Amino acid sequence: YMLEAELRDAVANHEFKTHFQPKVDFQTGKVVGAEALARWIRPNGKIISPNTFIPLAEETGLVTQIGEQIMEAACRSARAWMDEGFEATVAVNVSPRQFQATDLTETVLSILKRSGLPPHRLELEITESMAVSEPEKVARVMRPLRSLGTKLAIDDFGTGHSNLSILTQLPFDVFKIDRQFVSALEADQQAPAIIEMILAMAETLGLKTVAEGVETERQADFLRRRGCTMAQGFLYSAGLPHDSFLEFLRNWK
Ligand code: G
Ligand code: G
Ligand code: MN
Ligand code: NA
Repeated sequence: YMLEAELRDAVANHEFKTHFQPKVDFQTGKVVGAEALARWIRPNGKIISPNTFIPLAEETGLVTQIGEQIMEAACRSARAWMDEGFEATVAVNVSPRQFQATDLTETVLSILKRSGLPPHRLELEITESMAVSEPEKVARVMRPLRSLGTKLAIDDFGTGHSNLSILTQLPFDVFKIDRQFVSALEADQQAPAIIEMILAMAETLGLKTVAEGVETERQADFLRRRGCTMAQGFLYSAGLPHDSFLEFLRNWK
């Protein structure tokens, strides 16, 4: 496959860039974190979305190396924000294949050390299906990291086939409410009820919540009134390159 060969070259040539999408605290209005989003910038300048290359990277196993490059860039950036006086955590997406490697814990620890980022400023995002299918693996990888303060978030929450008893036993800190529920808030009769259930469950478990894909003030008001912790979405900003994100932090009210 052409694309697979190109993906291999891209790994060798470090063609991935990391963008950052801010997360805003609903109570304080402050930017309290960002999600790191991978971008593949081809030599011809064309930008390829992770939706296109992450599945191929998963299949070929290249996602392990790509994920390391993204995580290192994300941690270095978060360290730079900290040095500028901003208290923001960085969340990095970790794919199922990365959890298959026996040494993910060691990899994360060495990236934290190299980048100088305090462990409590890092959050890992895993999908709901990963959490439910491999709970022991997730728990084993996270145990040493969590004792240092690194957070674990469950991404796209509400879309998978949740086994609630497994979910409550896993060491999660954050539920990320999938964008589909937020964008359906006004159109779909069920979406408000689903979001309310997720928020109630998070409160019972003592977890924080991030609403994804917040695009309008009406959506933000709904979520804020019902106790959602943080918002992420185009209402605030799309993902930004490191320098632009730093500008965004400086200019944020
Ligand atoms: O920004 P958006 O198009 O950036 O991202 C599309 C999807 O790709 C999202 O579901 C996001 O979770 C995933 N994604 C973005 N960056 C990464 C990454 O570095 N690793 C993995 N595994 N997934 C990512
Ligand atoms: O982790 P993951 O699926 O959820 O990452 C975020 C994805 O959602 C990325 O593709 C990002 O570009 C996209 N995204 C982020 N904010 C918004 C938004 O407000 N609206 C829409 N439609 N997409 C968004
Ligand atoms: Mn994510
Ligand atoms: Na998501």
